[in-house]
Amino acid sequence: MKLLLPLAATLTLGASAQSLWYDKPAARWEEALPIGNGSLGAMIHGGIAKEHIQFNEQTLWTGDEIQMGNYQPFGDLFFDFSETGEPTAYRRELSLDDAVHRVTYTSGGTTFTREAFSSHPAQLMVFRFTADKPGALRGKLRLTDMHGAPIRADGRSITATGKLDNGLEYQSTVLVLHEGGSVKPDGQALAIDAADQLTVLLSADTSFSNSPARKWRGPHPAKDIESRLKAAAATTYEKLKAEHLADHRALYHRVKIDLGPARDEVPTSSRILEYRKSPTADPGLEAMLFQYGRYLMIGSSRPGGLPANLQGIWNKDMKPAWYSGYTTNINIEMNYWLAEPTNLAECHEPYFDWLRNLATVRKKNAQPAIATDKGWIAYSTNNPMGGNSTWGIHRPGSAWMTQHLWTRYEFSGDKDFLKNRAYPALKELVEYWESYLVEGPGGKLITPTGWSPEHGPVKGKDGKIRLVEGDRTPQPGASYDQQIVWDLFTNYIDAATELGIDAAYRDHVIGLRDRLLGPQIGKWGQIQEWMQDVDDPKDKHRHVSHLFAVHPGRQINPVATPELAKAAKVSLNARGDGGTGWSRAWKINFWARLADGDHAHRILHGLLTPQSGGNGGVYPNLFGAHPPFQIDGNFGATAGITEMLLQSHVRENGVHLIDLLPALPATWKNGSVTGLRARGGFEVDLAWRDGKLAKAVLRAPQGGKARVRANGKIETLTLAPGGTHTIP
Ligand code: FUC
Repeated sequence: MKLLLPLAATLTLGASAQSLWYDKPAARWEEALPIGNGSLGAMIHGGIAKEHIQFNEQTLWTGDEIQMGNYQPFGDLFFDFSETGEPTAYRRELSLDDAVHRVTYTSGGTTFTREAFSSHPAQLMVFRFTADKPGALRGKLRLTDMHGAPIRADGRSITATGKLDNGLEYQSTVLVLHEGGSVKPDGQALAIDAADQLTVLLSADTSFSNSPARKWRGPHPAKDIESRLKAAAATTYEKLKAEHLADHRALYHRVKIDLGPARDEVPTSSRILEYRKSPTADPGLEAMLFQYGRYLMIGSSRPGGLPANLQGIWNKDMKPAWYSGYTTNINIEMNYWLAEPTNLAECHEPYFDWLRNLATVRKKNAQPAIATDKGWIAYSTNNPMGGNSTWGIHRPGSAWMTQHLWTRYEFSGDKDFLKNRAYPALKELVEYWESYLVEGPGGKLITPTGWSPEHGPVKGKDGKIRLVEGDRTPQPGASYDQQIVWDLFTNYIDAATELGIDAAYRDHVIGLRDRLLGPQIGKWGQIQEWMQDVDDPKDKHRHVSHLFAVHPGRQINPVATPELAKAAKVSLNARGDGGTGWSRAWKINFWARLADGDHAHRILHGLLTPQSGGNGGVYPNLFGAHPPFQIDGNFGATAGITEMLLQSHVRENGVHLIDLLPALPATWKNGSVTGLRARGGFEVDLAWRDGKLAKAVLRAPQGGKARVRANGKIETLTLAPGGTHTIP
């Protein structure tokens, strides 16, 4: 018999340091590398004579409770260096393990090093410039402001202070600490001469307050900025960095992953091109994409802040695509699929707060088109203040988004959260849908005005039905609405059962759920997207709204509903493996839920490959391409890889089925992952050999019960608080 390595040894063997690296500066924004502390972020270009740092702060929004507005870029920092000589040995890299960006190169016999990070504990960005010869740093430091605010250099700092049309006040201040040489104002810039080392601190903030009760406004940020800079200037670079590393690692290092050999020696821009040709040669790149999603989540979504928008927090455009907002018919939900299972529950919180604020504003500013007596409904595209684009009422959006509150409970077992946050949110929407549904054919309950984002069947003059992009003609009984309502009812029923309350209403909702028009199988064996069987097998639309029941819903799965699961595969095969970044990411999740790891991997390969013509894929900095950059492709890919390794959505009589390696592709022969979370309050480590589970460790900090499927066998597990179970 072959001896198996202990899990810890298995892990350290293949897990490589996760870094994106390049041998040239970024020539465009999609080659620059992101840092972020949840709210304050930058894209670093790594230029030699000119370093360009484009920065953002997540609350810099135009718009208000009514107007959509746009997420705004803040400004830039430019360093113009006056060095001579052709640089050699250039390398820039982003370490995901450390959340530190580094540039090194040699020029004129001097080796220069730059480090940068965005510190959550210190609430500012830190840029460190060093050289291996004294007095080698000279040049100019400039700050820009995207809204034309006055810029003032004073002593060792530069400040820009301005106000947007919606009254939002903002400020950015950069402060230079130098060892050796001099720093002096030079017009609006700072002139640096013969410095040995520089630490540059950048703080940027606004008067935004994340509260409708406070009308979204708090004090001018000047005071906070001053005290952050003062505190950071009073400490050392080493200390700032140590605090940053501890903070980042406490989240990031909860999960480690090894999917096989990693071509870390190849620059990332070439690595993705080689991977395109050889999909099995570099599973390490897939592991890096997985961790990149977690890195970007830590960098763009921290408690107390706003949720990650369509671009996380990283945006250079005054009018970004779709306002860089919160789109509710896939995008914002997809952003958060990874949060619970990849052990970043804290990062989920901004989304819950935003959802609560959106509901508050929707109820208060009931626009006639979406006024409701009970609950609330959303538009497709929203800003942080409950304002929206008027395109597209998205009736089931509130229910879909509220699924996340139930999911949080499933993972955490937090009864207070269930009782005080999830349950009331679910119940008011159940009541809304109870009043909104009507009787359709055969006495089934249907939505009278469904929509399958984002297209619909339209009858032409020739009498033929065609599927038209963006069509919003009401479609009674559309599968998307039906499936989301089923999910809402089911989550509500389970929540009431868990809390042991409202038994009579719960039983009534069970009755309603039984009467819902369910998924139907159409004439070519597909899941029908609409109540009428009008699906076109050639329809390649990017949305796959009618498979919500497969993922992120739980109405269809291969074991409980094999016929429907088969029909879902027919639909998916017809839709194809292409699409925008998020569309491909969703398809990874679908195929994982349908237990086809090889198909999921095929789609992952397409997603992680630069696509000519720009449909989906990634940019050189591994940002997901819609195009343009949309972060859902990154977050959704991480969620999809997780679903390939571990699933726990199936729930019977209050007990979750934890499925270990449900969709492992043949190409991930040997590997391991530690620290994933499963519903029911479990933490899971897995190691596999030759495509088979070799070892699993399940921990239940709070105790818990589950059924566990490993290598085809199911066992029931009950753990006391702090208990651990090992397989085999
Ligand atoms: C939805 C999608 C688009 C895009 C936008 C932000 O409307 O249909 O593809 O992702 O959101």
